[in-house]
Amino acid sequence: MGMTPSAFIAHCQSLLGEQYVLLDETDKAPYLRDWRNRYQGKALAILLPKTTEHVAEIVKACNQAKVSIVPQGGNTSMCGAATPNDSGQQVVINLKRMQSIRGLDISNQTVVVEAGCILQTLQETARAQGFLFPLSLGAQGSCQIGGNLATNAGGTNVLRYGNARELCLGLEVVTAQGEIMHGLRSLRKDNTGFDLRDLYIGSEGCLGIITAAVLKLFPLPVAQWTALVAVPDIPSTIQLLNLFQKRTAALLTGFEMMSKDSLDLTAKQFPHMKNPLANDPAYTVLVELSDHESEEHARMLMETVLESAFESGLASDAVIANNLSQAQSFWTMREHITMAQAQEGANLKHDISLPISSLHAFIEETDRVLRQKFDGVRIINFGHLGDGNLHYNVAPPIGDDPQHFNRTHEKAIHDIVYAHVEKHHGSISAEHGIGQLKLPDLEAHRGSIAHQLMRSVKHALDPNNIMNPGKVLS
Ligand code: FAD
Ligand code: 2HG
Ligand code: ZN
Repeated sequence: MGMTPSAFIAHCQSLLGEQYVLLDETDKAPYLRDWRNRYQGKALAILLPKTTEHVAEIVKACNQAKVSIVPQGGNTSMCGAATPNDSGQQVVINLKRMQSIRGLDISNQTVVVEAGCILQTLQETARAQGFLFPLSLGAQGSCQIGGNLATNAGGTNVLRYGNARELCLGLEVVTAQGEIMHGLRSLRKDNTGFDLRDLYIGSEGCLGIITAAVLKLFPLPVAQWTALVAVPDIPSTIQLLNLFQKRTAALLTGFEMMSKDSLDLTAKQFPHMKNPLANDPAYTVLVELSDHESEEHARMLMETVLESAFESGLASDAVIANNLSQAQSFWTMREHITMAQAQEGANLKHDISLPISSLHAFIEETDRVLRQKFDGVRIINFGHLGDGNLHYNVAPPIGDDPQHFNRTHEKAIHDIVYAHVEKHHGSISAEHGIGQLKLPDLEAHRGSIAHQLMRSVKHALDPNNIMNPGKVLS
């Protein structure tokens, strides 16, 4: 049976309480614009459920009223995935009121957490209990666990602990038809048919709404040493990575690469975040070792590996953080590259991954073509080199209007970058997802069979196309 829009709103108000159905344009505004300021949407209402049952009831009502849904977490998407379209006919369901940590199982080393829990809150709760929840990224103060799982977020610890997918054992999901899938199983082995959990992880709100998850915890390391290392070029950076991998194995928990241009930009926008390494190295690598033995053991390892790196000419300088606050300042500098770029003006982002062995050729070839075609173009190159994820961002020449430059050249620049990604067997989206930004590029880069299978899955799980239409699949 159908439901008119006004009956739908009245139903949501009686279910959630009037204050949790936002209708006023000023109240709705923060939920309608994406973090990068690229997309502006409209919405019938913003709905703020408190329980899984609320979410299920709302989704059922949406099916009856033919209102499509944009699930939303912390709204930190880099590709417009959580922004509604401009029809004003969609609802945003933001999970921020569903933030409780339902339980922590010490012997099983797992935690059950609701989707709206802020990532940093979970990290801190785990730490207070002597555990590490290793997912770590620049937006951790505002992104939510549901958003992290829906995007299969990556971040800085992937080389040791994997993406969000690897950290999740079970999910509670409200399906596109409003049923509750009770999948909060905390098992490390579970081969009972198709893995539905893995379908919902990374589905960007297009298949259902994640309401809770069982996540893995790890013992807290007893010591962490962080260093900044000056490296002359990309091949040396990769050899340095391999050296650390060989000598420190699972102790290596961070290996972030930052080009000179990316750190110059950070220092320009945030003058107190200057690279402490002298002589502005071409590349600065942030290395982190986490040890379960002792402070001395980790420090000794860091020093001996760095000495080998100096002897073989892979590195010319390094500074090891002497205390927690210095280590944090290294990470803050790294995490502020994105903010520095945002303050400098709109840029064209390419969140790509490549086999580590192809990184050098990719950068050399793509830089050359872009610089030939777009004189003075700035390439802001940094990323999670330890797992092959490069943030290959392109900004207009100094003095050019970013909006005009991007409007005129965006497609050509994306095409050049993605053609090189394809040539080197990489991925056009390593960790940020597809959203609406990369929708046109997906088919070309996943191949038609894979794309068709994704459409079949979408149709089977969301026959009314109610979940986040216009994202991932057109
Ligand atoms: P949102 O932006 O609100 O939503 C993202 C997608 O998930 C949308 O498609 C939305 O519909 C869907 N969604 C949200 N919640 C749910 C739910 N409960 N159920 C179903 N679908 C849902 N990403 C990385 O991977 N690594 C990084 O290092 C990284 N660094 C970042 C740094 C900054 C400064 C910023 C702004 C972003 C960064 N990101 C990074 C991107 C972003 O933070 C992540 O993608 C994050 O996982 C999104 O979480 P969110 O809660 O903000 O989700
Ligand atoms: C990071 O690694 C984020 O800092 C953002 O993934 C990357 O701004 C970007 O392109
Ligand atoms: Zn990243």
